[in-house]
Amino acid sequence: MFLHDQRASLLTCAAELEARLDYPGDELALEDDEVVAGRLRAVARACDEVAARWAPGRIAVEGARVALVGAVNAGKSSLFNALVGAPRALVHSSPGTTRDVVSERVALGPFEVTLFDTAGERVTDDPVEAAGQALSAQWVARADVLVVVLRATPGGPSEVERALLARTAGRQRVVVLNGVDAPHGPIDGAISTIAPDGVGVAEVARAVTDALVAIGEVGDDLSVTSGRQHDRLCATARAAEDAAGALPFAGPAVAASLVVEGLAALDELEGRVVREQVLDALFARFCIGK
Ligand SMILES: Nc1nc2c(ncn2[C@@H]2O[C@H](COP(=O)(O)OP(=O)(O)O)[C@@H](O)[C@H]2O)c(=O)[nH]1
Ligand SMILES: [Mg+2]
Repeated sequence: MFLHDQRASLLTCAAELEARLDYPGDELALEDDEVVAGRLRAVARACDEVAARWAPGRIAVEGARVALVGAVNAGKSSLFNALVGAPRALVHSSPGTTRDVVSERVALGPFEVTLFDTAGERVTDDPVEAAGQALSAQWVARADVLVVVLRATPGGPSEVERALLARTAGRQRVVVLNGVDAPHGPIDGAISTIAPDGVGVAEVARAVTDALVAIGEVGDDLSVTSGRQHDRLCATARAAEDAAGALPFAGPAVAASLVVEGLAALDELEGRVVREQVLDALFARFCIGK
């Protein structure tokens, strides 16, 4: 529906502008310029918004971002190293070892992934650790998929871990219960791992891959899958914005040509012919003979 709705809006605007140009003397029930400009700006906003959360295309072009999150000592760095296949991040039994964000490129299934190891979650007085946590939060916010690492204990998830699970519930995530060599209770839907021994690591990699595939399948008409499509969406937004800006100053002719540009960009996503649609919309909207 998204592309259809934006196209319908742009076509309405195009018809309005064409009518001003083609039938200046006629007493047509034209909308105010501000209404047309408002509609154009709404299209620009909508396209920008979709472009901004256009993960599949960006993933295809730049690779995906996957962040490991969890409490201190959950085993994030151990799992990071296991996924990378090398002892890249420092692993230590003293909590708060990981402060800086450590990243590494890995291939997971068909995806190029940048994996981020982050500072663990806990309340800390240490300003350096707190700065590390703030930095981690930025990368976590930008991640396509989170790997939430819980530490297996008999008592189940800690308060920090429960808060983390609640906070990340709306994200694409993979929940891991690490350290299942120790006594522990079950956690629904979690993948059991013993990160230092590589146990369950392939399953985690597979689940991350599945989550990335799922991102690509979100919404039928939002499955923008290439950099070119993303580019066309941005071009539509710019053209609509420029048309809205041009209308009061440069007039309907300039605005109309920009709207047609926007439609062309939008329709390149689907391979339609624009000019015919504008004329159809014009004749449908106003009672004028062909
Ligand atoms: N027994 C056991 N120890 C683990 C496991 N995963 C990590 N550890 C140990 O737990 C400590 C913290 O691990 P680390 O990966 O640094 O945790 P992080 O703070 O979440 O990055 C280290 O001493 C690890 O060797 C596991 O699956 N089983
Ligand atoms: Mg660590």
